[in-house]
Amino acid sequence: EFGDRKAKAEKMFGLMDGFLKNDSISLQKDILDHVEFTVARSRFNFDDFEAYQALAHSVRDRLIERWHDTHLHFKKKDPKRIYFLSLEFLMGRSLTNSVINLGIQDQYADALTQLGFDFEVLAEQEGDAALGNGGLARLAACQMDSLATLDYPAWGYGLRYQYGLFRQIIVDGFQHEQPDFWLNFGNPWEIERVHVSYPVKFYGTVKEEVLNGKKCKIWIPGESVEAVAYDNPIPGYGTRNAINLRLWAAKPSDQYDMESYTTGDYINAIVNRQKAETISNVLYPDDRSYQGKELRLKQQYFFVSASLQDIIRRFKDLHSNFDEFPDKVALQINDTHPSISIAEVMRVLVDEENLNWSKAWGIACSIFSVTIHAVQPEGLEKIPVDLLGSVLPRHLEIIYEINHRLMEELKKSFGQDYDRLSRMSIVEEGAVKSIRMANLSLACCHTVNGVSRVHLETLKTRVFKDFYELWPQKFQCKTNGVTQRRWIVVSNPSLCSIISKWLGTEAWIRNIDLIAGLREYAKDPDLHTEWKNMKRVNKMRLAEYIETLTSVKVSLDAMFDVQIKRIHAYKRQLLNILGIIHRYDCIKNMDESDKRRVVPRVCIIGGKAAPGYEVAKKIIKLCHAVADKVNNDPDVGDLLKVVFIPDYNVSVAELVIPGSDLSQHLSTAGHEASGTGCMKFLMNGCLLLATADGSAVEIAEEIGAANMFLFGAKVDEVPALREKGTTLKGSLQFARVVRMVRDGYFGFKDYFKSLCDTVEDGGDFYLLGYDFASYLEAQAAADRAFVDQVKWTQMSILSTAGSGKFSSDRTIEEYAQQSWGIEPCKCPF
Ligand code: OAK
Repeated sequence: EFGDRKAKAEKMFGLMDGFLKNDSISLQKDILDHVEFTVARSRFNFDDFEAYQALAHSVRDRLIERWHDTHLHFKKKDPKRIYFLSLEFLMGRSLTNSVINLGIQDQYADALTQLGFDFEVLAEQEGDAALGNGGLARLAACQMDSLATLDYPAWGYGLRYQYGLFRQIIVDGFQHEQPDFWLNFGNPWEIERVHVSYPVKFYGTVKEEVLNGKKCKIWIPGESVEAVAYDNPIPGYGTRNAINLRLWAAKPSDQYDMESYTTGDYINAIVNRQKAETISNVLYPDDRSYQGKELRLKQQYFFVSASLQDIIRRFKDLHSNFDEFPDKVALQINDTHPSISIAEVMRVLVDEENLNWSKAWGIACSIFSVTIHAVQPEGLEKIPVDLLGSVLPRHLEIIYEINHRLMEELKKSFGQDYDRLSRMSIVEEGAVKSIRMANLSLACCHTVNGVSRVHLETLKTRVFKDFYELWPQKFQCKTNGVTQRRWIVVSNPSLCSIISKWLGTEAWIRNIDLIAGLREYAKDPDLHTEWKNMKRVNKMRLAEYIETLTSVKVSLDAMFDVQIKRIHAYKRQLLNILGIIHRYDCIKNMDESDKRRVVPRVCIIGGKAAPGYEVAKKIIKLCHAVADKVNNDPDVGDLLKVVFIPDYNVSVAELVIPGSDLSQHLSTAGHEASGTGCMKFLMNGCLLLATADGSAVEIAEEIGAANMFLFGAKVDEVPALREKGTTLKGSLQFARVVRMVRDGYFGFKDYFKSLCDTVEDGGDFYLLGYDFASYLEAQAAADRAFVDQVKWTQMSILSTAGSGKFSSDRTIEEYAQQSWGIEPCKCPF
């Protein structure tokens, strides 16, 4: 029989003409076929967008080919797999990344030229897949790239939102949100798997029954929604492996509403069916505050339940004994959002697979690990008990049972220390009785990861102090990293060529440690020339983009100074703007000879504010108000320009980062868990102006503090400074710039009053006043360094050369070895 199958497979392979061909003629033919038959346009008449669609489909074919081979190979080898559960993935565009990772970029560029198109122009047609908010979500995307590249047998699981993160439009300087219906024009990067679907149940009641003399719980759900898989192949670089990111979409289930059809209420039955789809409709645009929303909980459970059914089905294909589960399955939960999966695994093992509690708990504890991406205890997710009990009644019972056993165990260690027990309890008593999802994760996971050394320290000594004292071995540091494929190779091709040329190899694209080899040439004048040219060309591209979007003309000789990230009080964009006001004020008070010594600056800010976040929205408006004043002031000219880049997203970052000279990371020390934006700038040779927070501390160790501009209070100084509260006075300079805003120098006096209050009367929680003087000093140091272009270029080269540690390849290797216990599983060529 096997012989038969083999012969059949060989015949089919022959009929298919072997693997897809990648020479220029085959690619041209392939693209034209897709124009004609997939896009259904005439091959004699199609525009850039249609050409992009055809091109994308041709690339997709090649992705699918490798993705099939990879999964066959995984199935054959049956290694332990890592399943990465995340409610958010911020993938951005896929085209350029895919052809680079597949190793066929030049062939495609060539094929398109022959057809009269330009690859880069077509690449611009693609919209962003923005199924996430910020750091956590983009990190997940970088890690998927590393998992594929390093040949790990990995799966990503998430939600296929119909609406990604809102589009930001700016009207009169105010942010407005518009829906991002990213699927409007189709999505060539996904494969709809109508036959891969699972029912996900909600609501209902729990009954106790005696089966075979054993008491057991039966959940009788009240609603069922179907989860349909959409697969997104993720190609590795320099390998045949392409792994899968499986995103679930909610579809109405046929099972439950048959009754309404038979009762004749046809129209209502259809309307109700459609309601099921709302579960995967929209991404929550608020990345820090949890409001105990029912839909959010349903989203979490929906993707977790479908993913676990899928994982268990795959396990059962080859195994029948759950003792082997931990040898085959590692589950990583990205922050606490998927932590309901712990209760779900217990429910499946105990209620459906009939394992006893201790055995099931032993399995759960050996498969789960979690990474925490927040710092503030109040940022940790809590679900009101009433809500959980209504949506997932059986899970609530299970969580109570886990908590009961946890409390018993704690009593053994801590006796009657009730304060401690109540802090560690999964159930929070209080006005609204809630489930602490972080405590649930801590109770179960074998590893709890922080995302930088400083962050892990905060978790150990503050946020999860009690848990650390009990289980110190669980706590691990996995300093974040980003993928050099996207953040250098895709987004900065000129830098990529320079690095490869000077290192004499492209091997750094897979082995980032080699990038340190650039240090040797940090003073080489020839490298300096190439480096400066590269930067100038990137700045030119950015300047054009700025002019198109904002009509502001900027000088390429100015220092491009950038702060792009979500707008948050703790990230202190306000500090940046107040610094800009100070700079403006200084220029206004200068005579002409002083002005000649000013280093011209283009201050670029970009980022979205959560729709309900008033303070963040005021910061955006202030930025525009200041820009209006400064950019139209003839006394200032090219010495200072202020630009707000609207609708910041991954593809905007790919354009902005390579064109920046300086980047700002201003979080109050102790508030940024890691920060990954700084790593992208670092790789691109942009100098960092930063507080000693999150990963910046480790960056300083790698490149030397002298090669960046550090400022501000240190992590361990912050609590004492806060204690001093209102007695802490900012400098006179600080008072002056805040006064300018208060007095209406930039208009909108009443509107900005509350913003000014937050840094003065409001107690200045984020210490803007305290840090202002040292911020200005760091800015002055950056100006001085920029004047000496040789020194600046050398610092820039040393930044890139020192960025090796901050590759997600390193992070993923650490996870694989220290948390997941998985080995590479490379698909043979
Ligand atoms: C989002 C939602 C809830 C909790 C945390 C986040 C988040 O995005 N956190 C960010 O994660 C990044 C990746 O680890 C870190 O670099 C950022 O510092 C952190 O704020």
